[in-house]
Amino acid sequence: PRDQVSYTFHYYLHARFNGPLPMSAPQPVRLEDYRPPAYHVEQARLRIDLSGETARVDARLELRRNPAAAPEDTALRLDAEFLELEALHLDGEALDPAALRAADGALVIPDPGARCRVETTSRFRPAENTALSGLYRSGRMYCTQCEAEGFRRITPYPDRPDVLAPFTTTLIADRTACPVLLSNGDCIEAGALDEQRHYAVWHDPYPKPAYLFAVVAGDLSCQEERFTTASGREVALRFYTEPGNAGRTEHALASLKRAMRWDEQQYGLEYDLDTYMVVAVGDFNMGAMENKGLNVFNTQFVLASPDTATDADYEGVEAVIGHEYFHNWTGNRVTCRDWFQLSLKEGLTVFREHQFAEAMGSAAIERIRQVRLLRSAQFPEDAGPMAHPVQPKSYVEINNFYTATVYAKGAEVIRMYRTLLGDTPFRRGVRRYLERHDGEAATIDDFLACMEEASGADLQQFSRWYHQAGTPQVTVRDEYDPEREVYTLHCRQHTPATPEQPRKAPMHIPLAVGLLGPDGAPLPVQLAGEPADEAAHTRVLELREAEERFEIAGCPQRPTPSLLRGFSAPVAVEYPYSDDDLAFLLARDPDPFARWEAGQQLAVRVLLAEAAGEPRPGGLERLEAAFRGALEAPGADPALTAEVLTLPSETYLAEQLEVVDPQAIHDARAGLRRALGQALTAHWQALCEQHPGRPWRHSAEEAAQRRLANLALSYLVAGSPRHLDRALQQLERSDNLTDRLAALAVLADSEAPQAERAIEAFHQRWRDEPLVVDKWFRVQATASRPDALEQVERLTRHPDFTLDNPNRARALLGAFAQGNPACFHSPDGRGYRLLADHVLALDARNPQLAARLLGPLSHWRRYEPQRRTAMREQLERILAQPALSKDVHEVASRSLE
Ligand code: 0A1
Ligand code: ZN
Repeated sequence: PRDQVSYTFHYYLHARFNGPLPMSAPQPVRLEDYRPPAYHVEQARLRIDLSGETARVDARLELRRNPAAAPEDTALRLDAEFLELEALHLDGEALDPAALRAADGALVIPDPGARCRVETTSRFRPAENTALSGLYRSGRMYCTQCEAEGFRRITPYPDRPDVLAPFTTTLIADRTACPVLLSNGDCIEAGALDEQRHYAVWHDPYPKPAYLFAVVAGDLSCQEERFTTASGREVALRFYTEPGNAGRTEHALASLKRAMRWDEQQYGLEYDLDTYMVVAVGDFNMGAMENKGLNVFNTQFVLASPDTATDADYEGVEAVIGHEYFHNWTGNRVTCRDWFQLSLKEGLTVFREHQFAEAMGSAAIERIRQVRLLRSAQFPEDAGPMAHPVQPKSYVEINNFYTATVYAKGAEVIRMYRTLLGDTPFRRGVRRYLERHDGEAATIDDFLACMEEASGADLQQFSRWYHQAGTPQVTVRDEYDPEREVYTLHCRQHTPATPEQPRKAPMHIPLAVGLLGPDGAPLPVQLAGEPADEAAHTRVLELREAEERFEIAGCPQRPTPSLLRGFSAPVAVEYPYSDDDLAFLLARDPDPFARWEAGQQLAVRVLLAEAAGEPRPGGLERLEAAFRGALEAPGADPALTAEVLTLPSETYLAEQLEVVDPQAIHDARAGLRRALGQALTAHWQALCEQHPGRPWRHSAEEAAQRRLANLALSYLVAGSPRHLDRALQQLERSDNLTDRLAALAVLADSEAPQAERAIEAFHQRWRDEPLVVDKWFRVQATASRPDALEQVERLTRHPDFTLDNPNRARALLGAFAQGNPACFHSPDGRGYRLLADHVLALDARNPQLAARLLGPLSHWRRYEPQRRTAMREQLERILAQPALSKDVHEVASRSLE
């Protein structure tokens, strides 16, 4: 531990830890205003003392002027928020911090010279940090979350991702309360300070931006394993949890090893430190965080046991473990120049995560799930008031831009590079990018340049994917010339207007196309004028113009087109398929994604017609026949069958309409489920009876069986409540949470007294398992019963409900607002008021979470007049509150613009 600095000055930046800064209207940050930092940090030394109620941080920064900075930029800016600053020294001389304070709380030292040393001492109270940004308490441990701008709540610092420094951190805490002290890199020294306190010194040799900094302190159990990298380096993998969760990290550890191996094999990337640590925390705003060498995970994405995690959770753990690990290269070794480049790391890392999931399980199933998510979360965002490009041009609060667009659409953009350039040039481009920019903060343009160099392609038009918001609509028409045996596809593309972008230029769209002959045989797709040996069964057409046509030669008969195979671009395609065409594609298309898609489209038609009050003649019969076909198909993959038999979500259906009546959509979907439940009773029963064949085990095959059996159970009960007993039995007898929760969900839909008793008993049984209690809330929040809104109102008063835990708040309020459209959109506006009340209550404590929960209200313009007005009123009510956070203010005001 280092020398103490003298406390000459007492200076309070802000009295309160959380909540809004005392500022005028929040100013947007703009990409065009980017300027290189005036100073680089050559060394950052921190001493963090957590032994009292008040944390004390002494920082010593060695700084050097940035030769690339503009000559007039001579001021050193140290961001600071909610810190009580006790002392500030420049090259050993005390300065008056009050005189150097900018309006936003930062310290600005006008011209500290070419090289300087800045020392600060600051204090704050972790237990009062309910925003969960910076250093906070979760349960009995301390942890940090610094992305995007949380580090400034720990110590004054140039808190921007293009300032990279090696960190040396001394952590001090009570020996009994916090026997484990962790930070980034390697522990180089540790010991006792006195009777009560001990310390540990950590050094991270890799220069990193402050957002990747982390410390953790607490009484934690550790599970350790070893991994040998391809080049023979030994890495210790250490997973830390609070003692009650020890023994639940096995699956995560195994997933991590798979991810490490996969990244070596796929991209030639190895881990680069001697230890890789993961800490599970119960209070976390997001899924997990890729801090260098010390990931911090929401317990939801790291703990897994058969009693506390479903099959979907096991998959979620593997995906998020992979995601954070892959960040070690795409995000940490090469980071982002500024937050407008967020998708540089997130889009690329989500794509790598997707590739990993495709390699570990079934690629087709994984792809279907990715697309479901994109359509239910990103497409609506792209069509609403918060629509923004993958590379936004301005933001008020960066935390509001960790969005489905930056993450999921960003990942689709990366996938399109691969589709257009080919796998080998694509990987070469990624390697080139990582080699060229290793240890640097890069931009999306840097990445694109590497892709161009590695492939020789011109990607100028392609770069519009980063700059234009909105989901492109591709309209396809065809014609067939029997004489020339030429089949022609006419493609038109149009990207709708989005906020601040009324007009769009044509995009470069890879459209993967296949053709089926009348007998279902796949036909080679040979473009007219090209040699026959270039023909393939799936061909990527490159759309570049607003309108263009593609002639396909050698078609002896009119084929049926299979469009957007594998979802080759994040677009919506329209083609005038007949219902027969869709049924044919569902049965015969060799591309599993396209088969699933055909089934979904068929269901969408039937459901939308029903919701509009104009049922499609013969629609139900056709869907029933299609489902029967899927259920009876010999040798079918049960996982794909389950996907095919899952009806499109109410959210996705709403997306297809200009004006939405959520109740009508819900009734149509519930009615169809009932009808299919009855029409195919024998099939559903047979599936239920085969299940469970054997004791629970985590495997993709068995998870698919469970999924199918549980889908069958839900159809059976939808068909007739007399099957409820089956659900009750399953709830009592099953040996795993997947089956129990599926039964519970079926019961939660019912108003029968025995169902309600079962729900209560479930709570009694699992009340001490927070992640299971979250699911208990979620199941009731999304229940398909007319009084679900009253249930949710009641549950907000349940002793286990709290706004202080983000998982719990999301489980009840997030799930309700996003996953129960019929009840959330109760025409009297009570659902909206319930949400708005809680958003306001939460805003003072955790603005990030409050802004996220507010999201569903932003789509008010899409709804029929009564609901539209009621939604707008709540947004206006929120906006009228004094002292709103930037986070909530930005979402509410943009929604109303
Ligand atoms: N970078 C993390 C996500 C993350 C972002 C912000 C956070 O706090 C505001 C926390 C985590 C990831 O992509 O996993
Ligand atoms: Zn990420």
